[in-house]
Amino acid sequence: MKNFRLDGKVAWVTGASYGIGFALACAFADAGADIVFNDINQELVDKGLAAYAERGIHAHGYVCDVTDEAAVNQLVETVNAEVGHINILVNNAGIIKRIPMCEMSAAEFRQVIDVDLNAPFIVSKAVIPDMIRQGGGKIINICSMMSELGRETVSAYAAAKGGLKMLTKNIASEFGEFNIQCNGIGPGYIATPQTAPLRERQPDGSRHPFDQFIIAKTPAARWGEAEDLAGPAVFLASPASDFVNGHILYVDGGILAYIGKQPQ
Ligand code: NAP
Ligand code: GCO
Repeated sequence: MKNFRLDGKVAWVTGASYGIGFALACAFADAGADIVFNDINQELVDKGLAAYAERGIHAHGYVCDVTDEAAVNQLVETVNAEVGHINILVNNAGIIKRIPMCEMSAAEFRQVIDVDLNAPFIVSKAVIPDMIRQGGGKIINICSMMSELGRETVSAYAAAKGGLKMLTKNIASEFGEFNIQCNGIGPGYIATPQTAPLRERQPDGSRHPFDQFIIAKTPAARWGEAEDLAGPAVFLASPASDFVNGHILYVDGGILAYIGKQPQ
């Protein structure tokens, strides 16, 4: 059987000082990979380095804005020299702006598209030529429920994550012959700082209405934890998925399968 080990591989997870990226990088390290991560400023990178060290992981952390093409290309050169060739890339860094569409400025819309869609293009493009020279590689794009569904206030995010789903399929199509597998993970609603505002307790101590809505909409009847994404990510990074390409693996506790609770 092709296995799930990542020994000898270098894995770069973007925006991985905390949250989903951190959990995925820890899982890759547990499976044997060397970890590279970046974040937007030194403070976050230092926080990340300390968190990895606490888990017994010697990670390589760098400051890099994933929307800055020159900085991304420079980082790839630095990683090649200091750590090794990048075998696994996870496009994880992302932002969301929850603003009703007609109140959102074009600049705000563009900013979300820039981080959540243009950056995965920039970062993938920076590593693919070397992956081809190395005989293959794995790219995992962190998509969303919003790659499939819409909702009020997240027009830019949904447009970006829908686009990221198609970028995933296109990378798979264009580079599959070079033994590059590009797949997506579509997390359901995961408890991280990004979704903290949707889970805040109400002044009377009751659950946030959106929190209650998600519990009712999820057959698993709970929010996901970042660790719920770890096994699927290791699968997509490992030889076990060598013939899986252009697939979006939804890890959502069943949300996309479910029409919602029937009226009582
Ligand atoms: P998070 O807690 O906000 O973490 C995202 C990380 O990306 C942060 O460290 C963030 O830095 C960094 N980042 C933002 N812009 C960047 C840039 N231009 N360059 C480099 N790093 C940048 O988010 P998360 O919940 O762990 O989400 C990770 C990914 O999963 C995102 O793509 C998100 O859209 C996606 N996702 C999340 C959920 C969920 O329910 N949480 C569900 C589906 C998909 P700052 O702290 O400075 O912002
Ligand atoms: C929102 C949420 C979502 C999740 C996630 C779902 O406001 O609806 O933030 O978009 O973060 O991407 O998969």
